[in-house]
Amino acid sequence: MTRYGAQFGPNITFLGIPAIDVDDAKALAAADVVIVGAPFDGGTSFRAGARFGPSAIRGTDYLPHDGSRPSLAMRTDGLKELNVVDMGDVEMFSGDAKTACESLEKVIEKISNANAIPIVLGGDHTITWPDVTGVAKARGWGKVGVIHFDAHADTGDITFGSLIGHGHPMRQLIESGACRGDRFIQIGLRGYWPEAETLKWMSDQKMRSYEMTEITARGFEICLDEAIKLAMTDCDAIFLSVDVDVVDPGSAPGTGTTCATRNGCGDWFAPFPPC
Ligand SMILES: [Mn+2]
Repeated sequence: MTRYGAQFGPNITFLGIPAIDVDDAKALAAADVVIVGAPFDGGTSFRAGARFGPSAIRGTDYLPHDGSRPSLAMRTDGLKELNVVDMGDVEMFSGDAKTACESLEKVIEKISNANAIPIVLGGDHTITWPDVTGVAKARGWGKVGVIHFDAHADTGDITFGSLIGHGHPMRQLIESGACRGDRFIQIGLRGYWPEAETLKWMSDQKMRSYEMTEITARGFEICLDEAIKLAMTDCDAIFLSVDVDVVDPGSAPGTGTTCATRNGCGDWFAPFPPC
């Protein structure tokens, strides 16, 4: 597997955990969790730059990169108690979405087949299509529940004449059968999209979307408990997908397509937020 190495900054691992070559079957078999960089932003419809995400996430912590992060609340150190390793970045040229997604899917399938958990650092949300497809190929087609945190549904059909893009992955996964629509749970949708036609498609798939208006009215913990229970019913695996734009734009103003509302009540689009 080709690594970008220092293409997007220093060639470091996540918090100093050990590096792994995913083509090393013995090392992969010993892994519990594999960090995967997916430096792809060819699917963005507005501002690009998410290709720098994996390197930024790996390098942002100011504490020593010693492969250890104890939790006071949990009295555990996940990086020590599990064998967590970093394979570096998958080669994903943002000008060739099809090849890039195929490369990522193969890596995720390989890691899943080794019974390790892939944690993928994006990259724009296009990557959820190859990510979940790879897991479903390994763990069971149609047997993967998805919990998707996002301001947006990402169930669009075509953008700029392309079926591949950051607004489409959830539709692609349901249409292919990799996931069941009725086990596809969305949390945090707000703002101005999607339009009625796409909302009808989502309803036809029996998707369950907890919009911010519902979360505000009923409480987050109640909604989250329901979501986890539903996503796990009749499924053999769970895939968690988090788009950073699900948080208040004040906490992530540099994301590519924000959706600035307070609890889903207002609605304004910020084309040039400060970053
Ligand atoms: Mn989003």
